[in-house]
Amino acid sequence: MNRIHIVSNRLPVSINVNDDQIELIPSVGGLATGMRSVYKAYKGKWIGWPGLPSDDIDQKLSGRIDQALEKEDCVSVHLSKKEIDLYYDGFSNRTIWPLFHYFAQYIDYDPELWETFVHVNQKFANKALETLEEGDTIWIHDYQLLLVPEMIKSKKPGVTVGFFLHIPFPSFEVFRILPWRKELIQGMLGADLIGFHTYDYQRHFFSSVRRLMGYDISFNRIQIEDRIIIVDAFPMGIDYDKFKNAAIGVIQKPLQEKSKLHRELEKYFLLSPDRKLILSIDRLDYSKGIPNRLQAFLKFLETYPEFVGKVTLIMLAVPSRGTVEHYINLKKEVDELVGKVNGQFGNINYTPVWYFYRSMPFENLIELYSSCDVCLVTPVRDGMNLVAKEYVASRTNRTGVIILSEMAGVAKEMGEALIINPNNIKEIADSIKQALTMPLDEQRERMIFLQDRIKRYDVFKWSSEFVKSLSKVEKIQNSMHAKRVNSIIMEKIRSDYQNSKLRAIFLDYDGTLTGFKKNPNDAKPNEELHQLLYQLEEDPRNVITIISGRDRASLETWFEGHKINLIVEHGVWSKKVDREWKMLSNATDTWKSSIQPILETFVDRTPGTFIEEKNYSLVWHFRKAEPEQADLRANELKDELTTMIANHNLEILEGNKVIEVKTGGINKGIAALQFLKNKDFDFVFAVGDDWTDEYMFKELPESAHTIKVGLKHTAAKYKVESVSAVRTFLADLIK
Ligand code: GDG
Repeated sequence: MNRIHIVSNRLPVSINVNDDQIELIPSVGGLATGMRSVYKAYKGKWIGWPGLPSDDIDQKLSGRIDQALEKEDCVSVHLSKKEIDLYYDGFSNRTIWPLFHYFAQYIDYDPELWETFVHVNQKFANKALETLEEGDTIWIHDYQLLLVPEMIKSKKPGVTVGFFLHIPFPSFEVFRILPWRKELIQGMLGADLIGFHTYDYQRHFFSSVRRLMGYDISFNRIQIEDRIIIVDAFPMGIDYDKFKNAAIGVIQKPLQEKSKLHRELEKYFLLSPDRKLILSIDRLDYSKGIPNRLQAFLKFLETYPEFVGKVTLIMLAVPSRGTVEHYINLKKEVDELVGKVNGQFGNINYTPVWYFYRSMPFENLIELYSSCDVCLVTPVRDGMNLVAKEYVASRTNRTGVIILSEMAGVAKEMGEALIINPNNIKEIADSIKQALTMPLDEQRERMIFLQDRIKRYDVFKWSSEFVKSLSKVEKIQNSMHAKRVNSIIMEKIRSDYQNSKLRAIFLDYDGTLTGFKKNPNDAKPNEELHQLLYQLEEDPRNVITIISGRDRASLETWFEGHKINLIVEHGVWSKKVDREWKMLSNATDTWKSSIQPILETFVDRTPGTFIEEKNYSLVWHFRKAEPEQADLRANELKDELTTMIANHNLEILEGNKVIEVKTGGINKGIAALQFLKNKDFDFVFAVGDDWTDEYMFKELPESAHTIKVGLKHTAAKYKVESVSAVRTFLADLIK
């Protein structure tokens, strides 16, 4: 793999300018740690904003700051105060953040914010494009840069682009609220790999892609023309050993070296051995459920008065986005609630809530993690929540209980925590009681599982898994392009064609010779296609066969007057030029009366779908239905048919927006082989677009030239991208 670069809103360093002296302070956050290991190992650059508005930097210093950053392999994106205000505080934090955290009532829909967001994303993309070379890989982070993947891909398609979203991706019903929803999705789809913390966010994203863009999704892949985009869940981890070792260090420190906070914590326990501490740590953000937490603690003290005087909640709220109105209101609400609890239950010797509205040094954080009996994590929405993982890593004696909101991504990985609904105040209050009285053995049993899991999937594993997937998707994209018919492949096929004496040419119809129509009866050949086929037929060495899943009637009418054989219903019937229809196998259709009623119930339940009846098959068409519902129903139908298939010797074929139930033992591959029998063909050619054509590609002799229409995975030797490319190919072949 070539170089890997990182792009994020903030560079992993802060700048301190003191008397003309420039100091770079490396960030110690989890993301910086994980990503540093990646871009250093792959000799890339980190592109981002250095944290100082460009209007605050003396022009004379600006060049020197950039040079200092370059030494750290950092490339700075210069942003003015106004840009930060409208792009970062604005569209990122006042529009996307509330939208993605389901706070629709807080969303700011100001078009000026959107315009600056586009403009600043372009600035990031331009900086990245200056750095990138074709063949490089770039990993873009988070909601501030949702448009950057597409901005890079459209300019440098040979770059492999990864994108990771650190916050939730909301359900379609919420996402659709935004006027610029399509633009955001399009921006993200510039990436080759898109990562989320959980499968739920992935599923929501798929739903928006399907509904807004109509692209095909199968398993975790989105197919857009000649590109595959892989979407997957990568639950972010922490630097486990750093927390564990720091916790060991804190415990082993001699008394005189202990911090003031640590000594106070120890003093608290000395007053009475059955005293307990509950910890809560977050940025002061409305998504973190801080008021709920305080209400639940109040409820707990009211419901279980025996704990009054014995339990203290330590609440660290780190100031965040303090200029935004909703954050100012939240701060007021939290201040008042803390006052309420302390006013109601406090006394000279007892303060129920110790409230710190500031950030603390890392060492203090560890002291809190290792001293508190319970960690209370109650966000109403949270992409992951690393605090819960850090608490687990810091519990060196393997005790401690986590109370965890089911709305945090981390809840998916922490089944051993006490899982709560953050809006259920009584449930949280009861869980606090349960946590405080949980026997040590049970605490250890739960903690051992948690620690094993969090240790295994740490931040380094997380980033290396993402990088591994990036290299996998790079290989897939390359292989997709490798099979495409180019001038060299064309020359080879044409030369084989010209040097042959008898040629078998198998042509699928819908999706190959002509495009799909909503109504299958509208797909009759146009004049251009007729002319092309007439030219092909002129050469007596060409034996042309249209091989289709359609029934006999339409193809027979449409190709009257042509010197073309027909194979229809996937091989049940065949008709040679100027001969009668012949059945290729002893097919029966007695099964239809059992299957028809099942299909009918699916038509009734799925508006826009219909049944087509052929001689030896029944087809359920769902092209006109609402895509997501139809996909769901299609899976249900397959499920329901499974038991019937064996009983009646049937087969299910999944075509393009159709499910076809047909008599078993017949397919296009077997039918094509029968046609080749007893004749000395020295040139065999087949072209088709869907799953049913794969039988042909597999069954035909190794020397056959087989072509898939579309760029999906195939057994065919080559690919072309569209119906018009098939027509151009055939025209070139006979030139
Ligand atoms: C976003 C998503 C997702 C907190 N106070 C202090 C301090 N911290 C550190 C913690 C932890 C980090 O800040 C907070 O991380 P979270 O994950 O809990 O939350 P967000 O900041 O909202 O992060 C979130 C995350 O991105 C990663 O993808 O999990 O869902 O919202 O590491 O330790 N650190 C220090 N002093 C403090 O006072 N030193």
